[in-house]
Amino acid sequence: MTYETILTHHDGAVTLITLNRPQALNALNTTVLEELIAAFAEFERDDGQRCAVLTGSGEKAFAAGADIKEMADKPTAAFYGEDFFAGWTSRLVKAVRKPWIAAVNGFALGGGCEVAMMADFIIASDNAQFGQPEIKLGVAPGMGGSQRLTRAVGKAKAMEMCLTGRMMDAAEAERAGLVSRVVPLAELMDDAMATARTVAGMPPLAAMMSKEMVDMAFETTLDQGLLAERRMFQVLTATEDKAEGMAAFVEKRPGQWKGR
Ligand code: CO8
Repeated sequence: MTYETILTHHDGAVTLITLNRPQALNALNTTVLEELIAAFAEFERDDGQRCAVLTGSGEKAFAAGADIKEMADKPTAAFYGEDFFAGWTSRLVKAVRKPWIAAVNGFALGGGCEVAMMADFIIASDNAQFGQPEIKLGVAPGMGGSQRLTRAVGKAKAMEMCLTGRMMDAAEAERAGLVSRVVPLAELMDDAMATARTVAGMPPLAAMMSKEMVDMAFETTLDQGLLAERRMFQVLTATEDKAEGMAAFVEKRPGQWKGR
C-alpha cells in the first residue's frame, strides 16, 4: 500500500515504518494518524511480520509533535466531537499485540515523545531530545505525556518537563529509564533493525505474551500481575514452540519456531 505521509518497508520479518514529513519535522497530523493505523493494522495482520520499527525521516526529528498548524484553528467542539487523536491509544497501542520499537532520531516532542512512548521500547540516537512543550502553546500533554512519561521517568522529571517544557537529551533519557539504549545517530537504524530482527526471531507467542505481561505491570497490583504472569507461563508450556525450544536447547541447536 502507498501512503502520503509515511513510508513502509519489509526487511524479512521486520516492518520499517518511517514518518515522512521532514519539511514539518515529521509533525503528526490526522493523515499521519490514519496512515499509521493502516500500516500497523497491515503489520498486525501479516503472519510473516514479527516486529516493527517506527522512525522519522531525516536526521533532525523523530516527530516534533502534533501538527500545530492543523490544531491552531480547530474548534473545541471538533477536538471533543472527533475525540481528537483518541485513535493513537486504541488503534496503535491496544490493537497492536506484536512488538514494535521506536527508533528516535532527533526531536521527539509533544505528541512525538508520546508516540515514541507508545512503543514497546525506545532506542535513541545520541542527538535525540525528548520533551513535552505543550504548556508553551497554552495546552498540556494529550496523548500520554503526563501518564506514560511519569511512569517511565518518575514524578520529578515528568513534572518539571511538563511544567517548563524543558527537553531531556539522550544521555539523561537513558539514565532516567525512558530509553533502553543510546547509539550514535549513524548507527541508529542498523542497531534498531538488528534489534528488531532479534525480536522477530523469537517464538512469536512467547514474544506477544512477554509484551502483554510487561504492559500489565503498569495496570495492576503486584499480586494480580504475578498470578497473570504465572498463568501465561503455564499456557506457553502447551505450545509446540515450548517443546521445540527446550528440545533445541538440549540438542544444542537453534530453535525453529512455528508460532503455535
Ligand atoms: N507542527 C507543525 N509544524 C511544525 C511543528 C509542529 N509540531 N514542529 C516544527 N514544524 C515545522 C515548522 O513550522 C517549520 O516549518 P516552516 O519551515 O514551514 O516554517 C519546520 O517544521 C522546521 O521547524 P523550525 O524552523 O521551527 O526548526 P528549528 O530547528 O528552528 O526548531 C523545534 C525545531 C525546536 C523542534 C521547533 O520546530 C519546535 O519547537 N516545534 C514545535 C514543538 C512543539 O511544540 N511540539 C508540541 C506540539 S503540541 C502536541 O504535540 C500535542 C499532542 C497532543 C494532542 C492530543 C489531543 C487530544
